[in-house]
Amino acid sequence: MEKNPLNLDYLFEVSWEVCNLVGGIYTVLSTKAKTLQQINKDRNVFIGPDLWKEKESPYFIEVPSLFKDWKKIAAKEGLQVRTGRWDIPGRPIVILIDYNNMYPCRNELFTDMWNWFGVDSLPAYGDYDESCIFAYASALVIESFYKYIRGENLKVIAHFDEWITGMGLLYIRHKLPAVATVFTTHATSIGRSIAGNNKPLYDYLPGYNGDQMARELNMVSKHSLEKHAAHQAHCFTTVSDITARECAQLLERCPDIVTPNGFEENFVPKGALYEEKRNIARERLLKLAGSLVGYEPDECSFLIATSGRYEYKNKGIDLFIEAVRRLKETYTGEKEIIAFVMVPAWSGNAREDLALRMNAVENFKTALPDPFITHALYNYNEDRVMSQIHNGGFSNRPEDKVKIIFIPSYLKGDDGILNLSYYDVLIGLDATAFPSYYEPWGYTPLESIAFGVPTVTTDLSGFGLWSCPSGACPVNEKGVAVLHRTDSNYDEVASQLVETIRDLSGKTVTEIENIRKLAMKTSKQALWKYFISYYEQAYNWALKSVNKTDN
Ligand code: 1S3
Repeated sequence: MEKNPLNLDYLFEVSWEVCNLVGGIYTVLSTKAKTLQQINKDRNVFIGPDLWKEKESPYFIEVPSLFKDWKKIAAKEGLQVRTGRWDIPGRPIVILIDYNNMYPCRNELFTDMWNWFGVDSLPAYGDYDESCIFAYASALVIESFYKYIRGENLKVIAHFDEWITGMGLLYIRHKLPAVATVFTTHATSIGRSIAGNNKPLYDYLPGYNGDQMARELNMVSKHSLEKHAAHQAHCFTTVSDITARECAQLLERCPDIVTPNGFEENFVPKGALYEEKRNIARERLLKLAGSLVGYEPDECSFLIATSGRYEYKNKGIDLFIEAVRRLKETYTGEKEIIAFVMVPAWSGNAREDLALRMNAVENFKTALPDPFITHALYNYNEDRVMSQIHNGGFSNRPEDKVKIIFIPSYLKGDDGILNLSYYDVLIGLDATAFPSYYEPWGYTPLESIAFGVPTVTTDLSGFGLWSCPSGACPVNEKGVAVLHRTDSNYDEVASQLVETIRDLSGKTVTEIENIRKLAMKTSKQALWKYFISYYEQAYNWALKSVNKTDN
């Protein structure tokens, strides 16, 4: 059979986020797929969880005839799989696994992992069991498929993302020594936890011991699994230099290759479609502000947002709201500024009063009772974003030049208020800000500039450092402003963010156009067609290393 440029028989990539939009890893895989398909054709197989019993995945197209003969064997082995294609550019092959029948194997699996590698699953809790069962089922699928294709000198790579899939890698390492394994971590679980628990991650990094911190922060099992997967992988990678330093210290293995995250141009509409989508997004966002506040916003209002997973301090959500608060106190500019916090929270339905207004033709002259939020929150009184908005003295009156709005729902096109996907909202913004404290890469700023929306981030994010290796950088150089952030300069960064927003909102149309072009240009340097070379290096490294150690 004719082989592909990487000369691989099969490349399996296992992740919880295959066909499952949860966070940044979904973006890595779904944007990388097209370029991988070009290189390996249908030798790439993504493996993910089949979580789609109630409702079909919007991302998965089932192809029952795919791998039909193997599936008969797999079924006899107790593997419940569906095969198909991921509905994204490149349309890669996907195997989804229903792993629920594997739970009875859990104790035996954890015992084996302890005996084979010393993984300590005893103090585990939360999502550990489900993650490991999924990872184990994925490894069984690879093992079954590998035995089915048989053959001399097969070149097969099994690539696992994040601690969640770590047991899959360890199982393959133990059972199939000729399969080359790659482990990519998109953060260290213990580093994230140190940062999220308000301990200074960076000043004391050389002094931290990962195992000891894991005990202190009650993270022993995840950390143990992640560390063993990192040590056992033929090739260990992470997404940025800053996280590579963290891995070296906290996992005690330096990544072999840094594999930065790229983007795929196909996600960004072009020409007239771009303009059309931008107009729709702006119209919806302005309609939202008008409906909540009871006024008619100027269509030239400056629309800025932050977004991402709800990691309040690590993602810099606190800093964003603080900067908007300070701006509100001091802003004297003409243009109105509307700031959006687009962070999925523990939310329920869209507000009925707001949804009614969003669907009505007329404008409204009275504010809704709570003019800050779009959806019901189950924990409204404890929610940190809402508390910060209330404590910050925001009022969202029509005459306020700076307003803030919290959209706590996933933006998948069916939120009941905007009814647009995240990218279809992003395209309408004038700027974004992601002043992260802990951010191994940070797709949100890269996505933003890919859509021509200037962004602000920090040099504690992998992307920030990639776009501006020297640290701080103003927005008019590359369309990305990078603020210097440390363990202890929150106040200074908030002030700089205020100045950057003030500066951007005061630019002329021509100046803004130039910055938008610069932003797009910068994003083009981060396309997968360039960054895939790091993965190629990783795959080659793994193949060489498997030959050295096992064959
Ligand atoms: C991680 O997702 P997160 O938001 O938990 O992986 C992303 C993809 O590599 C990365 O961009 C992000 O910084 C990490 O934090």
